[in-house]
Amino acid sequence: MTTRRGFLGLLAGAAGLGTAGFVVGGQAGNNGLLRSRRPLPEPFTVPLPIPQVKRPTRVDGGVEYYTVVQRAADVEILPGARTKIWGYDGTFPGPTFHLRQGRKAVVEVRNELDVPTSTHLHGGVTPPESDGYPTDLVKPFAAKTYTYPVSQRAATLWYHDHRMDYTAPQVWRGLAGLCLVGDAEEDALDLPRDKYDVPLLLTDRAFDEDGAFLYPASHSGMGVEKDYANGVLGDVVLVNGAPWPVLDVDATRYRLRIVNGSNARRYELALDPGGDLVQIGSDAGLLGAPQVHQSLVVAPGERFDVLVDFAAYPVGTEVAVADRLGGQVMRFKVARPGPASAPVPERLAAFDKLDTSVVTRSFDFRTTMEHHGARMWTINGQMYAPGEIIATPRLGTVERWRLTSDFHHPVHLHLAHFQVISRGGGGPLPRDAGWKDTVDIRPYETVEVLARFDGHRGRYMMHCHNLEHEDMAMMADFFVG
Ligand SMILES: [Cu+2]
Repeated sequence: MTTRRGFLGLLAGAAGLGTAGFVVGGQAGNNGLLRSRRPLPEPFTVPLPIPQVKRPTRVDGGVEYYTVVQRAADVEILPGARTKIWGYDGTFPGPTFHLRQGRKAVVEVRNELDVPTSTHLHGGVTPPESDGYPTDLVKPFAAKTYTYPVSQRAATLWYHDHRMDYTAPQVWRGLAGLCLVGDAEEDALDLPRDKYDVPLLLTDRAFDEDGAFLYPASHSGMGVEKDYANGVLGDVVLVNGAPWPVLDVDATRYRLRIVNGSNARRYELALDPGGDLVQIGSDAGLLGAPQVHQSLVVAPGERFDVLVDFAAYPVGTEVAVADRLGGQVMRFKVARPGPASAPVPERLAAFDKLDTSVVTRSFDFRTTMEHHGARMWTINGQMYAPGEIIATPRLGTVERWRLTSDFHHPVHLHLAHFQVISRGGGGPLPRDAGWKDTVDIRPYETVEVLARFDGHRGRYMMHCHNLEHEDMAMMADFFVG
């Protein structure tokens, strides 16, 4: 069974947004790179913003109640220009939630946009009715209450729009934010806190002459332009919504929570003039022990929690975060002396290594031939059909999922966290360590994971986290029974 929903959605979604500031974009042969039509700022001149922390409206019986409003706003992203965004509380990124293991959070999302939305807490172990299923829509000027039990471990999560067929253009417009879960195990560690604990939400965008976001949709009825079927790349990297920003830091150890919220861009992050990225956490929480990297490939949807010791550089040093796959990301300026860096803990969190599974299932992520003039993306040869169940894991069991691909596909599972056990027939890469919810599958590669289906019964999904692929039908439902 096939559906044209993905294709039609990307077309209709982006065309609909045209009236709100999107225009037709794209040139042939650009490999998915969308170029801005206005001068871009000098890199490392705009200060890194830190998103507002979201406060509960009330706390009652140990339950935190929040209200967040999705609305349009005009903000300054490029100096001297105004950009219309769609944001949670009218900001991009949205406010950062600080949730606590064992403390339930009830979040009312009010939609004041003129399009439907669905909010997914990425990495959340969430009941199905609050998971942000793509057709579980909040209509314009309606609201939905999402309930998060927060039984999971400390982790860097993020939330973003997940509307069927429209996720890519709606996230591009700004519907994404961070959610940090804390727990006692993390508190017991001497990790950098407060101003030394810095979230970095990476996105890439492109801008029109007047400062509006560009997105390469066609008004002609041909969907996303073919050059962008692999995904849309912008020519400006925004960190926490600011172009190639700079942060003045003290000469001490920082915790950097790196989140790749880009639609399709992968990064290979490295410090210039060199330095260690000491990884302490992955998508779904702290590692058992720290791991040192000289560079880190970060695919869309993935998170890396790293320590960087700026005391290793003389005061005055400018430390760039470079993207070895092609560009710059941001810069730190070691501005002043700081408190002595605490040693990196040798042990971080209890880590339960999985080694057995009850069943093996295979999922192939692949493009399909042209479908009504557009290229689509499939899982096991099928374009997404909501409600069609591709797997039925039992609650509390571990399954071996074998993922194959024809391209770069960051594969994300809702609900279930997993461990990577093999890649390309060999062992996992250092960057595959820990509990994950998103794994970077490279072209013609096989990756095996052990996934634990825990927490809730019901319908969930997996999908490619390249958001254009997701909107072009690379999703599938599974049912935890
Ligand atoms: Cu993909």
